[in-house]
Parts: sequence; C-alpha cells; structure tokens
Amino acid sequence: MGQPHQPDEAEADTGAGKPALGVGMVGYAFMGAAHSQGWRTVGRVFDLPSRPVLAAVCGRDRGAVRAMADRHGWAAVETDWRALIARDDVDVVDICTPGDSHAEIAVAALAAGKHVLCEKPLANTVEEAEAMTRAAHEAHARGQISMVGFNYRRVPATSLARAMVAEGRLGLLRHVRVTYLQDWLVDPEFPLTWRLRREQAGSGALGDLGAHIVDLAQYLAGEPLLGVSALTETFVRERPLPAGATSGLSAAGGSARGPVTVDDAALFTGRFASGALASFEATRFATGRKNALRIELNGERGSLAFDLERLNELSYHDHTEPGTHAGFRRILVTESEHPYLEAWWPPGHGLGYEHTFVHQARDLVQAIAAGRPPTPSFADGLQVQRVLAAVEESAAKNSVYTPIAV
Ligand code: SOE
Repeated sequence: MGQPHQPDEAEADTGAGKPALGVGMVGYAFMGAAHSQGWRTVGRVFDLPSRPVLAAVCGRDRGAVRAMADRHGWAAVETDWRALIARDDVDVVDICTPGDSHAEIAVAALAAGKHVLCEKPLANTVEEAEAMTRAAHEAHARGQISMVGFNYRRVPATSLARAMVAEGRLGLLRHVRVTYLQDWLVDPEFPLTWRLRREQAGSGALGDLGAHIVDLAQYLAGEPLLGVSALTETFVRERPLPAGATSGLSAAGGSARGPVTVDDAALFTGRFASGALASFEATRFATGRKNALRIELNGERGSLAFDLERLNELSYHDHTEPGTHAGFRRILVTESEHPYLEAWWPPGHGLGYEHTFVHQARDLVQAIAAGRPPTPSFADGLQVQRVLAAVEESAAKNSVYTPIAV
C-alpha cells in the first residue's frame, strides 16, 4: 500500500529504469501552476529514487483544466476529485484547492491508499486539521506519507538559517519578528473572490500569509508558540461580486456587492516556550509591498535576517566577534554545500520563488522512498492551525493573551 505503481510500457521507456511515482493534482490555478513547475522540474535536477509523472490534474471546468494540462504537461484530466484519487496511475494526491476542500480530499485520498501533499494552511478550522492529522497518522502505519506545503521552509537561505539556529550560532533566542506584506487588496473595487469569503478561505491574510510566518517562525526557532495577543481588521467590508458570482452571494443593498467575511490584516505578538518574544504582521494592505516576507531572529550570540525579496541571501551578525569589526554580513546562499544547491547552478547564479516547489517535491519524493514522515507534517500544520485559532480568539477579546491549545 502506498508504494509507487509499476510504470507501464510507455513510462518505462522514458524513465531511466526508475519506478514512476504518479502525481494527481486537484486544483489548477496559481498554486497548481507552481506545483506543476516543481513536479515537472524535480526529476531533471535531482537524482531521485523514483520518477514523478504528471498523471492527472482535476478541476470542475473541463475546458479550463484541459488547457492547463496541455500547458503544464499533465497527461490526463478529471473533473471530479473522487475520480482522480481512484486512478491506479496516481500514487500521490497534491491538493491545491481553496481551504474548504482540503480536509475532505485529504482524508479520502489517505483512505484510498495515496500519499498526500496539501497546500497551506492545512485546513480552515482546527477540527478539520485534527481529522486530517488523525487520518495521516493512521495512513503512515500503512506506509503512506503526508506533508503540508509550507514552501518557504525550502528556500536554501531559510534552511541554512534553521541549521545555524540548531547548531547554537544565535545562542538563546530573545526575539523573533516576522512580517508578510502584500498590497493586492488596497483597491476597494477588487472583486469578492474566494479568498475574501470565510466559508471558502477560512480566514483572510491570517490564514493565507499568517500561516506561512507562524510556521516559518516556529520552524526557525525550533520551538512552538505558547500563546498570542492579537488584533485583526477588515478595512474594506464589502466588495463588487465577481463576474458569474454564485447564488450564495447576496448582493448587499441592491448593488452587486457582497460582504467581506475575513480579515484584511492581522497583527499579533507571541511567546515561545523558551520565553523568547515574537511579533507577527500579515496584511494585504501594505501599499507597495508585493510579496514581502521578512524574518529576523535575535539571540544572545547573534542574529539572522531573511528577506524573500532577496531570496538568495541571508544576513548574519555574529555577536561573538569583537565589536570593532562585527556587524551584519551578507551570506550569498549559492554554494554547492548550501541546502539544495548541489543540484543547481555554480555559485552566484541564484534561485527563485518557483524553486521552493521543486525542493518541496524533492523532499516528498525522498520521504516516500524512505517511508519516513517529512516535515512539515500534518501535525505541524495542525499546530499552525491552533495558533491561527488563538489569534482569532484573542482578537475577538480585544487582544487578551490567549494560550495555544495543545
Ligand atoms: C497569496 O496571494 C499567496 O498566493 C499565498 O497564498 C501563497 O501561499 C504565497 O506563497 C504567495 O501569496
């Protein structure tokens, strides 16, 4: 159960003798395109124990998903995810849909004997994330692997930062501060798409961007948050209905507008188990910031700072150096000894956002072959979901400090 299927004649001809690992992807928009890039490229760059095959992609609009399949190299198309997870040529189900379908698809795919990669956030509620984590735990006993797609862990620079923190280069952590700033909602006439509706997205900037920075902060710090104090805000409370809006959106006040039912921004502070303090900012209204994720960790022995807009660099201050010539220095994370880099270009040639999905695919393929749970696991995704829930609970109580449920 859960092992790569044997390639058919055609696959065997092209696969250098490695067993095929059939991928079936549900969802075909932005994340579907990014994941497609990862699956298509990973076998050409890394030496893998199996060969990912883009077996089938699923979407409700047959014409649109057919066009996407042709563009991105998917061999077949499905319009019902239940048919996709039943396919014999699918070993891994990759979930790239809005959060309201993550739990149903993941639990069914695990029950069908598939490995599962699920985009972040793991789910729209803690209860859904708990059900997914239970299903993943039971499936692991059958040899099935599951992972949640926090891709910013797979930037070489953040992987290097994790290693540096783990080896004690920063010493005892005192502060973690992390922001994730976008501005795509500043225009009040931007339509009421699925990301702005709680029933589909679960939350707004908090789940979309806040999930990334909570996971990254906990991953780099190497410890969980114990509790948070939070503020959230919805700056624009109603928006034009998108073209062809479903009947579920009642036009407010006669005009074709509907209510925004999620946060536009979330600001929160947190306390780590070690006593370190953290600050988080996730917003879609930071005018001029496009995809600006920045994190800084301050410890007794030094600090690290990463900026997604300078993805190949890591800033490091070694506080053990004499003050006369200490200071933040830029590490160019492109050496072959750096995480993931052995497979890419010579030093100084740099990688980009899309390569984090290639690394994500590599780590999942290797975990499947080894039969070991990769990180971030569904349990890691559940921990993030609990932090998000505590943020919303704190914000609803005027920022009262709220412990993270365990
Ligand atoms: C939001 O626009 C978004 O696409 C997130 O959903 C992704 O997770 C992030 O990586 C880029 O921005």
